[in-house]
Amino acid sequence: MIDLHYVATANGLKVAIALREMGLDYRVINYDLFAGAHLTVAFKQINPNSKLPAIIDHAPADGGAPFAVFETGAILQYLAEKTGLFLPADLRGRSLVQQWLTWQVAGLGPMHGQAHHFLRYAPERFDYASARYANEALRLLKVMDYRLGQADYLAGEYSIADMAAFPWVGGAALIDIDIAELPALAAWVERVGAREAVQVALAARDTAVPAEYMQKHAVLTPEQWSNMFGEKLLAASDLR
Ligand SMILES: N[C@@H](CCC(=O)N[C@@H](CS)C(=O)NCC(=O)O)C(=O)O
Repeated sequence: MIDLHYVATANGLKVAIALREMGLDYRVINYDLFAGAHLTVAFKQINPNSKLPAIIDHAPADGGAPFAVFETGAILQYLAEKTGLFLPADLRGRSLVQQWLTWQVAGLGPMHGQAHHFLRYAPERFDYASARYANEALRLLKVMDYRLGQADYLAGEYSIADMAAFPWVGGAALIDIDIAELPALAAWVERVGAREAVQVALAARDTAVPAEYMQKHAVLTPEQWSNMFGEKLLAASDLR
């Protein structure tokens, strides 16, 4: 049994998809980020970075005590190694998955995250930052479109790299990017989106996600702002 400490955002969805794809038994512990539910000493024991998602594996492969894993790239690799699925054993296949997974967690996710921040959450308009991150968000999707013109999936075969990238691509419309203009990427979205595990994870997200997360332009209360981006989030780094 695995505990999934979860919020139904792009990062959360990556792991929900992987757990379903791998047929693992898991239980979801939902957090309301806007209410600051993740900013506790208890959650910091699971993820010292106070971010979601994180998992606790109650039956790790070494037979030892329950094991917590944070950072989606590390979680996806941990689950793939646990099950022997979606991460090939051969040198080249494995490296390709790791390259695209690293590209997602170090590039696509953070850049799209900043684009969402400045275009959707910033209380005032910052033209330079908005343009910088919107341009980078689009450029990275063009990188995917180029790659997916060569192969059906990022690493050749469907893998944890596709699971990592899919939820972020799904949010592109919210930052005014039309995927239809990138045909190989659009075909990949159809292919990945048709998978049963992905559909089940998306359906669960659509019924669980608070409406605030899906607003194009979020209007947060001062309390929500503090929990997400302000003093309460900063104060969490001093929690002991
Ligand atoms: N690099 C982290 C990013 C995790 C992350 O930023 N999670 C967001 C939700 S998508 C979060 O917890 N935000 C809450 C906050 O910043 O207070 C990962 O890949 O796991």
